[in-house]
Amino acid sequence: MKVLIISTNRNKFPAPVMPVGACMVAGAAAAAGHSVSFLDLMFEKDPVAVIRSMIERCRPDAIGLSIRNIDNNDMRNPVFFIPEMVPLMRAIRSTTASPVILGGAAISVMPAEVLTALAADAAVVGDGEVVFTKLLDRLEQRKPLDGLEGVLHRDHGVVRMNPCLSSPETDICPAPDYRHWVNVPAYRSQLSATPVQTKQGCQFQCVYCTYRMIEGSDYRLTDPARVADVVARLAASGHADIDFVDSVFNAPYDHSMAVCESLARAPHQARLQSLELNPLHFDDTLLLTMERAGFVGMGLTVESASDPVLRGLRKGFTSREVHRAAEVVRRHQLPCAWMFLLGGPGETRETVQETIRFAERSLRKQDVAFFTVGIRIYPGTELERIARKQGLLTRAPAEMLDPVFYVSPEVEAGWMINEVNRSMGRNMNFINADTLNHSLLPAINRIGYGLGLRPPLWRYTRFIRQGLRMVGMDA
Ligand code: B12
Repeated sequence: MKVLIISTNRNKFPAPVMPVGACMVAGAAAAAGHSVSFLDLMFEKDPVAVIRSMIERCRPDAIGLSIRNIDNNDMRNPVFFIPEMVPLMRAIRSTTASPVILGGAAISVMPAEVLTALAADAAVVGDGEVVFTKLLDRLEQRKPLDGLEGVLHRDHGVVRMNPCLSSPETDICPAPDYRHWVNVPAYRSQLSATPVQTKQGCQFQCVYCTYRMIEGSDYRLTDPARVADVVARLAASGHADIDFVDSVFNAPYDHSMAVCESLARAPHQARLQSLELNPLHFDDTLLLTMERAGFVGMGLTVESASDPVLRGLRKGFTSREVHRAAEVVRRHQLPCAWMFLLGGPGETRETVQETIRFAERSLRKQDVAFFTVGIRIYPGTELERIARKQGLLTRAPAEMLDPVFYVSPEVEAGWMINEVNRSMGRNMNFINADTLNHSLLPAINRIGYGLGLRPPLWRYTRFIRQGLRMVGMDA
């Protein structure tokens, strides 16, 4: 079949991200013998026009539409991306009668809602590289999609979901052939690092999280030696910056250690990073091995330094692990970005102050604290149940595509935002969601790259904020 994959993500905040999943799906379809064309809308000026001309040129028998983000998870300045898909769908429908199949993280999080909003023909939940080719086979043989695991389809106007793959027969390919599908230099010039997965799945139970909906809760681990080979191959072909995009990089601990050891032995020249570390499986041995492996930055998702909140969020660790993680970080050189999420179940003014006090006292000045206030509620999460029980959420799941946020009834959002802003005034290494959505960020990425900076940009936060303030800008 002639297949066109369209990656629809155009979001450049905090940096453009390479469409790893869409490229994997395209690679799998090509390997299965289909003739695959790829359209990446990230840097396109007129997406509607380019979609029309691409369809006219390659006359696809099926179109795969990859949708990454539903929204930006920002309560203060929410950006809702699904409405941007409507004109794209209209352009497709007015140019071809071929079926449109949706896929991507946004679909795994709210499949029926997005399928309905865009009136697509079918959607794939979870591992697209396995399911999409099976779906293409069915389309080619003009067979119905009934019973095809992980597929949502319309049956006489009714959306039907076939249960997801229970044990996907995936041989995880941690990195597709990016250069074949996307404009890699354009991404690099905006400080984008190349995504690589060392595993799929997440066993944590955080109340707000969607990761288990996307990747499942069973780990599927890639052979550490294979990860190192892939990194070495990517680095040799110009991908100098690699970002490990696992749900949690350092869990299971033994696997992440083995990955780091393989990387330390491998003759690669890549600069490595991952923003997805957990304080539970975090010690000096891991950090030493990460440094030897070539890491230049890491992120610790602690969310809070206060026990009632960590319990309310079901993080699976306590403030003891958070404080211990800070001690470990201080004994090493590796730059660290700390992620905090304020306003979850159990949050009060005291717990907010405890967390901010921790950040002010325990973080090194060269590290970064990123504060988000308010938590996006997704249907099917424990947070949805808590919000309904507390009477904070009345919208039906079908109406939750439009962003809806949780804020603990024991503390006001405005007060938390002010507290964070005050702390940011005292600490140039602290940032909030406004910083990540700063209108100058794409330009800063480009200029930074031109000046020789390399990802992750957050390592330069203090200097960028100070520079912007010196020229009278709000930062
Ligand atoms: C790592 C990560 C980041 C990193 C990305 C680094 C990088 N270099 O890529 C950073 C920290 C920068 C980031 C930023 C953001 N992220 Co993020 N991120 C992730 C994370 C943990 C992994 C993403 C990933 O690469 N997965 C691996 C690849 C292989 O999976 P995939 O792309 O989803 O593809 C698979 C399927 O989706 C499917 N598929 C994909 N395309 C297609 C197409 C077709 C046709 C088919 C059939 C199937 C299919 O098959 C693929 C292979 O199995 C996910 C959560 C998760 N566990 O998925 C959140 C996630 C994707 N992020 C999310 C969001 C919201 C964001 C941000 C908007 C802000 C924020 N607060 O995090 C920004 C947006 C950035 C941008 N410019 O678009 C959401 C998106 C959905 C939503 N809720 O709106 C997720 C799901 C987390 C969440 N909160 O729910 N993110």
